[in-house]
Amino acid sequence: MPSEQKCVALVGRPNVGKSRLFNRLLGRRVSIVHDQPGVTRDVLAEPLGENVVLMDTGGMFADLP
Ligand SMILES: Nc1nc2c(ncn2[C@@H]2O[C@H](COP(=O)(O)OP(=O)(O)OP(=O)(O)O)[C@@H](O)[C@H]2O)c(=O)[nH]1
Ligand SMILES: [Mg+2]
Repeated sequence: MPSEQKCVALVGRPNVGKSRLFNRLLGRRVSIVHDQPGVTRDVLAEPLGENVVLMDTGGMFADLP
């Protein structure tokens, strides 16, 4: 990743709409959206424009019940 690029990661509690926002910002369906916590497991990284890499994550506390 070139040094001028920024990384923006979507982090938050499970099932709050991180993946939906990720897809919305990219303008295409990349990440799985589902009404169930813990669906996103691996970090997804996609370029957003020239200088930003957008990341979707499993969020915080994803391994808690
Ligand atoms: N009403 C409403 N529902 C939303 C919104 N964003 C997401 N949802 C719903 O919330 C649920 C979870 O959305 P995801 O995007 O999968 O949530 P997530 O935070 O990525 O979930 P994990 O990957 O499991 O942490 C889905 O059923 C979505 O349709 C929103 O802005 N409004
Ligand atoms: Mg998700």
